[in-house]
Amino acid sequence: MIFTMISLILPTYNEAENIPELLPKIEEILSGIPHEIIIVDDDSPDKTWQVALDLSQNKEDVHVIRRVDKRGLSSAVIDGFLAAKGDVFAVMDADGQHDMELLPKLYVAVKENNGLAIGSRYIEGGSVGGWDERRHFLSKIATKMALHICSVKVKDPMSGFFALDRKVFEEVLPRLNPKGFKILLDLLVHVPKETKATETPYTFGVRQLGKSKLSWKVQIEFLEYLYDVTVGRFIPLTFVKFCIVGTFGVFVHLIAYGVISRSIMDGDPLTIGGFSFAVIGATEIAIIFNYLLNNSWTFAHQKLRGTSAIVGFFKYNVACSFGALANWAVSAYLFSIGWIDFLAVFTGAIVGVMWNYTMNRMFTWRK
Ligand SMILES: Nc1nc2c(ncn2[C@@H]2O[C@H](COP(=O)(O)OP(=O)(O)O)[C@@H](O)[C@H]2O)c(=O)[nH]1
Ligand SMILES: [Mg+2]
Repeated sequence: MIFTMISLILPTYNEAENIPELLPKIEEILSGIPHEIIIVDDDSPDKTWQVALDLSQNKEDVHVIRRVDKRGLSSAVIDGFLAAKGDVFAVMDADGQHDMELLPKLYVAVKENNGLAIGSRYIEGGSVGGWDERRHFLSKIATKMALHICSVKVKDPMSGFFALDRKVFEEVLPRLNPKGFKILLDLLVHVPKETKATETPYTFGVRQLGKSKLSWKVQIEFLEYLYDVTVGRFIPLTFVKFCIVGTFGVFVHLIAYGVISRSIMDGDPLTIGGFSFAVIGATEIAIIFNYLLNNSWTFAHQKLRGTSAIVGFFKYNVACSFGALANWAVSAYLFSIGWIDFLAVFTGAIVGVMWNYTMNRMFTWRK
């Protein structure tokens, strides 16, 4: 009989207190199976990587990856899989919440079905344990939404505790989305429909020590993920965000125009020169506002910092200049033929926004 090796990935962020207790227990449970354990730590401030390195001295089957330039559970798991030598891969939280006694069962299930084996909280015999009402409720809604997009349906697509065949991972790798927390969901979305998935019940335990990293940011990333794999295939999320920022920008533009034009009018009627001056000043204010918001939100995954942020700002201005020109030309024309000034300014701004997305996507935040 050929023994297949299992590679267990433990993603960690600030789990220095949990690892020393966890590791010997896992080794004990996996002692009958050829195995390796790969701890993937994102340069935790509590130095989990150091604790893990110390524990792995003289142990050939424990490896530590310390990532200094990346952050995120899903991408940590993917990097762990990429370094793994086994034919069966598994993932487990490093905080004691997953029932590690289940690991051999998951391993056997994957050897039998050549697909996925999931530790499930939502089938008979499983449970979410001591969660509060709020988290339970959010999890149920998220699970329902998630199921719609999976090509293989299971009861607990959001589980963080599962195993899979190396070949399944390798096949979907190019399509995986490393954003956020939900690596299993992402696998279930992208695997071929005929992939087998078995579920084994377990009760979600209490975290041994430390805090959960499931922040609001992670929950928003989940919604963004749902968008990305559905409508986002046709209308990119960055475009939607850019439009939201652009809409705020139009309001900033209108307010800035109001303030500048009213202060230069000083009770007199507005001349076309005064109008143009106010439109141009308001445009630059809106450009600054939009740049800051786009850089920190729309393109957060490519955020420009330091000198690049300053260079980016100049590029943004250049890219926006044609939009600004179109904005000014349209609004000045409409004003000259007698439109109410605010309506002329508004219409010009909309023309500018459409132009700007295209230019900046191609120019400032080019991949
Ligand atoms: N490498 C890495 N691990 C993470 C990150 N966020 C969470 N983890 C780990 O992923 C596992 C699940 O996170 P946890 O905070 O327990 O989430 P919860 O169980 O849903 O409350 C734990 O082992 C965390 O240490 C991250 O950004 N990078
Ligand atoms: Mg946990």
